[in-house]
Amino acid sequence: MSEDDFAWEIFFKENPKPVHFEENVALIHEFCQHSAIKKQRVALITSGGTTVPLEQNTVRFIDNFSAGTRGSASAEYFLEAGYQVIFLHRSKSLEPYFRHLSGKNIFDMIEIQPSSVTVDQQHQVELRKLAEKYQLYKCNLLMVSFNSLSDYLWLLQATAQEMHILGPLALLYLAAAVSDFYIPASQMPCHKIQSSSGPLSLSLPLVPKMLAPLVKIWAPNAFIVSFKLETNEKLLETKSKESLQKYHHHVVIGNLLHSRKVYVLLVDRISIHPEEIRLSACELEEGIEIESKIVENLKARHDQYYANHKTG
Ligand code: PAZ
Repeated sequence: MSEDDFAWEIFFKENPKPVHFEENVALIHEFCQHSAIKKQRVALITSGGTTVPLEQNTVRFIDNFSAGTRGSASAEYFLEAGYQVIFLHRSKSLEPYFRHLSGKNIFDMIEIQPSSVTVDQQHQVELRKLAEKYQLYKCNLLMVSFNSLSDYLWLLQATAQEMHILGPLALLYLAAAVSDFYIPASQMPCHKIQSSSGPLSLSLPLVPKMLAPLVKIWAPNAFIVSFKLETNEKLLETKSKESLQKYHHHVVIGNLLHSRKVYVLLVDRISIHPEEIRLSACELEEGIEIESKIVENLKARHDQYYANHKTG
């Protein structure tokens, strides 16, 4: 065993739990227990970017590009496919159903009457459709939010451990854009870094790889899907394969920053060649989202996995 094998344990010893951690874990616990009794499938979807604070009283932080598009869209498709969904997302990033209203001004959609407020004619159909779907699925959806990398990892660990009871009914879909670098709490200044001290140089240690304990210890019977983001097309397949070989989970979905909404490749343990999902120009025009195809594909794989693993 190398030092790296214990790095994740040191991370949790050195970085404090997020606020409201116990309350969130209690909700997750209840959600998983309830689903396990009913033998319902549960998908944990992680979504959005993690922040890396530079100060304990955080004024400044490092962030990344992710808006949570992939995660929030996928959550809707998993709900429609019959899953209970735990949506572990970056606070204020896109959320299932509400994402369709992003960039729209609610005040431009309403009419004020003398004694009531109604939706204007132009938005009736769109809002009714969204509201109906939301009403239909909201009981099957548990929303839990995070901001920083450390909050995310604490909640990921706790959720995966709570999902243990579900065995092969659990599916983990790790779409969040998680920082590879961070500043340990012990090395973070307490107060705002002063510019009067001169230019700022930063050395950020690597975040321990949490997929290893996730697969081996926290949720050993779950069906686990991770994402691999690259910007260099030549690296995509190799990096995705390397990740699968290293962590021994079930599927790695490779995507490129600029084509992620139209193209992904899926690497698994069985096929020699990765499976590709690519949206045609026609499908794009029709408003088809690549997440609908990703979820359909994963549902079929999870069906197979469940059939092979269920204990009775
Ligand atoms: O949130 P979004 O839809 O803009 O982006 C999704 C994504 C590219 C963050 C996701 O598909 C992904 O690749 N997540 C894993 C990133 C990584 O840590 O490699």
